[in-house]
Amino acid sequence: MKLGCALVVAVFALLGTSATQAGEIKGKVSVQGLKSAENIAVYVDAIPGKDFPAPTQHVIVDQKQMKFVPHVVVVLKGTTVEFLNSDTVQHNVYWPSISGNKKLAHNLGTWPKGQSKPFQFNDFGWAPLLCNVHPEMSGYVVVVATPYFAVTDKDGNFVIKDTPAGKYTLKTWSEEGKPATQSVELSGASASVTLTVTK
Ligand SMILES: [Cu+2]
Repeated sequence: MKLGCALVVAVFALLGTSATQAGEIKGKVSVQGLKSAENIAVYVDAIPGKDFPAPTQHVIVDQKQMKFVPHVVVVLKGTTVEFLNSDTVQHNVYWPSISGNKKLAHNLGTWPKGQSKPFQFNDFGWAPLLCNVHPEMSGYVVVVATPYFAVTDKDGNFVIKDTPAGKYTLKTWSEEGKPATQSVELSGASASVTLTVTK
């Protein structure tokens, strides 16, 4: 009798894992009129009826060798980004707007090597990161509604990992191009998508 119960529990445990097994959405972004297919954010747009809690894990954006690293970072709304300075010179971090809304401008100040400052992004959109000490520096934080996102590599390839099965709308954000939209259905381990971003 005890063995029978254990078996039933084991079978349910197995079914449970297979039902919630996550897959990946992968693909390639091609560009028309853009310099490069690199650093394009690809993300699953808001899922109706689904809210994701703010992640406890912070994301680091470094200022290293006079650059924001990574150049483009995607975060779920509510994520705290730690802005780190790894250079020997002082850097500043500010953004003049979020998605063009100047009311959401913010200046975090200026700080030396080894220090970081946190900021929790609670507004959707893209924040253009700038440093008022070095006008040539630029980066972007893209704030989205789901934890399912990726950034393209040099060739425009991307992989969105740990995504549950479902029908989704994929969207892109890029520095130079218009947003692109593509529907995708993930039913097995993997779904492949191609997207085109135009200027
Ligand atoms: Cu700087």
